[in-house]
Amino acid sequence: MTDTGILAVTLSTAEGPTQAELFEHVLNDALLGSSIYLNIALAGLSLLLFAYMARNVTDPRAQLIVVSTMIVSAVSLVSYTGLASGLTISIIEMPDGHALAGTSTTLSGGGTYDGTISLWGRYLTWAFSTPFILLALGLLAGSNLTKIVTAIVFDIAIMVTGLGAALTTSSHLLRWFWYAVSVSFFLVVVYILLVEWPEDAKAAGTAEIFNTLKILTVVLWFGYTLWWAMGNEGLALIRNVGLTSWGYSAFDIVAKYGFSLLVIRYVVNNVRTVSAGSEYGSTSDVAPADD
Ligand code: RET
Repeated sequence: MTDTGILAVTLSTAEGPTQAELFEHVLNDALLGSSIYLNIALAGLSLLLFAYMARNVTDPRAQLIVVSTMIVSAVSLVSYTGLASGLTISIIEMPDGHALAGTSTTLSGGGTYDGTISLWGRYLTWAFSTPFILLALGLLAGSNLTKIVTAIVFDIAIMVTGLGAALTTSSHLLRWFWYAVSVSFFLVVVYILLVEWPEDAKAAGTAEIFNTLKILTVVLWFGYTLWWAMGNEGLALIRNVGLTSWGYSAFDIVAKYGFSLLVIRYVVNNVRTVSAGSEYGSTSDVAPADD
């Protein structure tokens, strides 16, 4: 019995911080806290603004594009709330070979723990938000369902393997292997964005707006990819967790709310263009029998 008692004590002291400690740490760290709380506010405000802007859109296809962009903000609200509450944050111990192997983190409450802070909830929730960025882009470009599904499936795979890269603690090499897999999936999405959809957009008459959004998306998405490599979870060229987090938050502000604003403004003024295509999702020009 005594042996088990000692074991239990040893295990409990080896455990990480409580959710409450992480919540307070985020709240008390000005840089980290502002990178999270500001985005909760922006996500909420953008939802109200977008609903107002699109209040007169009645065409279902135009509405689908608007709703897709609004889902991005809604997921963002959830994502940042998860981070703010400490629910989707952990302190993880980096494997040998990683620049932060062997470091410890002191939280604002005074507790010191082995490891570095990972805001892994970001990668998880990107798997739910970014597909809707691609859905909006694919619909705007007048793409067929095959390309939309391909882009979305590979996009979800980017984020899930990115989560694998962030949370792997067994081997430094494996962290970067996950990263390489994630980047290769990313290249599939980039191919669709840069090669397939611009052609479709030309045919649909949306080339101008699509090209603006395409450049914005590709540049920013490469930004996330490089930021991971430079931040505390990658090469740790940027060791500060708050600064690493602010990078993603700044990208998010443009890639989500800025992007959505451009999309909705265009859709509201060009409902006919985004809803007039005859081939959307169709692979046959034969009219269905009306029996
Ligand atoms: C990770 C790390 C692994 C390699 C790659 C990544 C790419 C992430 C991207 C994120 C985009 C997020 C957006 C969020 C807005 O809601 C996961 C950082 C390739 C492209 C647009």
